[in-house]
Amino acid sequence: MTSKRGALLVLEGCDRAGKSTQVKKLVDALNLLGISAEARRFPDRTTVVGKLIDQFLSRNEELPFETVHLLFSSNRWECSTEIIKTLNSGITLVVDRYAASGAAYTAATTGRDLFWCREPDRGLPQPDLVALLEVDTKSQMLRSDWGKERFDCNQIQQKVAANLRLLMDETWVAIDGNDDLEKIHNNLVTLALAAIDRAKNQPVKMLYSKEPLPLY
Ligand code: FDM
Ligand code: MG
Repeated sequence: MTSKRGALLVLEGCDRAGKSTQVKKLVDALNLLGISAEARRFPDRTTVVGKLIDQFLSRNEELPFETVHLLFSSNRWECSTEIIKTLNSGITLVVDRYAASGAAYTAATTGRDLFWCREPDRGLPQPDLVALLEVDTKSQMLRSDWGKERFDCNQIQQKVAANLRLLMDETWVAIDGNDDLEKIHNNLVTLALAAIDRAKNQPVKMLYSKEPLPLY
């Protein structure tokens, strides 16, 4: 790695926690500050595996949830080389959902434990920061405007929220998603800048492992 690398910044949270809005605002703000940043999202429905995931989510395909779990992880793996290349070229990535969504949703829908659920993602590029957007469970309970995709329902979302909390480690920060949009945004910019600064001279690490990634 000759130049300073970009950071892998992930926004996690339940559906409609405000992730997509904040990802876009954060990328725009970083670019305005002269920091090269791009947005990504998982599932990436444009890939071969992503198309199958999309069929499952839109209820056009029935598959066991454990099978879909491996597809979601596979979807991250098929993008991982490109992610590492992008980071090593100095571009910061702001990602809407990543491995934690994988573990939290499958644990909620299958009852499999979080260790089992995390395992397929071991060795993926590790996020330098995971910002968990938490929205008030009471106001979520009152919502009746859930979408038609699979997992768009109250009971699953409650379990997902609890699982995401359990997955937190030292790379995570919890953010009150009920706060004002601009306040959340400003908070995210501050956290992102600090993470970018911390990451710039370190190799990309491997998820759920202490070993650094070999250089390509
Ligand atoms: N989801 C997302 C999973 O179940 N596992 C995963 O690994 C990922 C990345 O897919 F219900 C779920 C979360 C959500 C659905 O995600 C589609 P978006 O963010 O709503 O497109
Ligand atoms: Mg959704």
